[in-house]
Amino acid sequence: METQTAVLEALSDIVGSAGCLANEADVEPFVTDYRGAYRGKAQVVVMPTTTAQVSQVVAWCHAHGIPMVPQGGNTSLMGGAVPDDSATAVVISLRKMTRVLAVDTINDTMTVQAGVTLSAARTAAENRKRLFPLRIGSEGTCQIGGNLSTNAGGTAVLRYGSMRDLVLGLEVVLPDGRILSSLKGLRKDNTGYDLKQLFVGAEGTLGIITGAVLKLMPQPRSTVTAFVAVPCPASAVKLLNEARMLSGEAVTAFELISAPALDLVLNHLGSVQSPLQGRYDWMVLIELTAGTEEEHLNNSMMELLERGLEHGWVVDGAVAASLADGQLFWRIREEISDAQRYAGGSIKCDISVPISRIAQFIEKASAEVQSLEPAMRMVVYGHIGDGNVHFNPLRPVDQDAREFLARWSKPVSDLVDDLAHAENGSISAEHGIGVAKRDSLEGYKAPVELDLMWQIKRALDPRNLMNPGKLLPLNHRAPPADQ
Ligand code: 2HG
Ligand code: ZN
Repeated sequence: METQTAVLEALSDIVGSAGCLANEADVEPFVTDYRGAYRGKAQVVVMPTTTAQVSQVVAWCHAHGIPMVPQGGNTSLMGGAVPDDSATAVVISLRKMTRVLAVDTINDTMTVQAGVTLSAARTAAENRKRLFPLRIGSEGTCQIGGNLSTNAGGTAVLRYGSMRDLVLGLEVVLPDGRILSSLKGLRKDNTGYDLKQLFVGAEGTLGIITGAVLKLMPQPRSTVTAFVAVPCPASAVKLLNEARMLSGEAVTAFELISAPALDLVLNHLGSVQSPLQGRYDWMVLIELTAGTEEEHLNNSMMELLERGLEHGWVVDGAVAASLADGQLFWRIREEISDAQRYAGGSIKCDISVPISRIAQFIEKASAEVQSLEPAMRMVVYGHIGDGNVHFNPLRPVDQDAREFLARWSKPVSDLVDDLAHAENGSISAEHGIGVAKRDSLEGYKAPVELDLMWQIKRALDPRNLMNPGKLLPLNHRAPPADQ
C-alpha cells in the first residue's frame, strides 16, 4: 500500500496541487455526509477538472489497489457518497467539473459535465427558454452526476419521470480508467444493451459519471398551485385520480403532507404561516402546468376542487393568487427534509407502493409504528403521484435524538420496509441504498437479482475498488479477494 504522501504526490502530478486536499480540516466536509450520520476517512480528496484527469486518477488508483469514492454534491441521505473509516480511500470529487458544454435547442438537449449543480443546469436551460424538469430540494448543491448515479426523483417525476428518463447519453470513467463515451443525444439507438442505464442508479459502484446529455422540455406557459386539506390519504388518492382524469398531463406535482410534517416546518421557519386557516391532519400540494393560457388551467383547478368538495375528498383549500403564494406553498413542502434535520432524531423510510395501495400502507404503518411508541411524531409526506411515501417517524418532543435513533431506527425501518414489501413495494423509492439500506436489501431482492447485481459489479470492477461497501449487500455474495 502506498503512503499518503505518495498518493498525494501522484495525484497532484495529474490534477495539480490545488486539486488535491489531504489535511484533516480540508478533507472533513468530504468524509461526512449531509446529515452528519456517516463519518469516514480518506487519504486524499482529488478534484479533477476534465474527464481525461478523472481517467488518469482512476487508472492510477486502480493500478495501486486504492479504493475510490466518487462524490457529487454530497447530499445523499443514505451515506452513499462518503468513504468508510478505513482511511484507505481516495475521494474523487466532481465539484470542479462545472461546465455546461452545449445547449442544443433544435435537438432539445443539454450536454454537461457531471459537476454542474442541478440549479445551474436548470438555469442554463431557462436561459435558452427550455425546462430541465428534475426538481429536488437540494438543487443548489446536488450535482447532475450524483442525480444520475442515484437516479434522483423529486417532485416532478409524475409528469417528467426520474433521472433515468431524462438522460440520453453518458460519459463514464470505468473502474480501470477506460472512458466509455456516448454523448450523442439520440432518442433512438437500438444497437444492443443500453449500457448507459447500467450506471444510472449504480451509486458510483460501476464507474464515475463525468458527463451527460440531458433531455430538455418546453417551458410551461402557465402554472396553478393549490394547497388543499383532505380528510385522509385515501381521499388524496381519489383526488389525484380525478385530477388526472380532468387535466391529464397537466398534473405536474401531487404532494402529500401530514400535520406533523407541516408543524415541523412552521416551527423551523418561524415567520411562515400555513396557507390554510384551520388545522388539518392531511394536506396536498397540487401543481398543474401547461403550455396553454392561465385561465384554462385555473378553471381546471377550480373544477377539480369543486368536485373534491362534492365528494368529500377536499375539506379546505387555497389556490395561489400570485407567484409569491405558489413559492410559499413550495417552500413549505421543500423545507420538510431540512426541518427534520434540525429537529434531529428522524427515522428515514423512503418507500414506494402501487398508488392503489398507498392509503392502506400509510394506515397500517402508522398504527404499527405508533403502537411501538405512541409519542413518535408521524412525519409522513411524499410524492403520492409516484406511489412514493417518505415515512419518517420523528422522536417524541422530550426524547434525546441519539437515544431515540439507537432504540428505534432498526425496528421501525424493518417494520416499515416489511409492510411496503408486503404491498408489492420497494424499500427505496428514490434515495437509493448507499450504506444505510445495503444490508436490508438482501431481505427484499430475489437471490437471482442479487446474483446478477454482483456479477455485473465483478465484470466491471473485479477488484472491488469503485465505491466499495455501497449498494451491494455484503452477505449475499462477498466480493472475491483482490485479484
Ligand atoms: C423530499 O422529498 C426528499 O423532500 C427528502 O426526497 C426526503 O428527507 C427526506 O426524507
Ligand atoms: Zn422525496
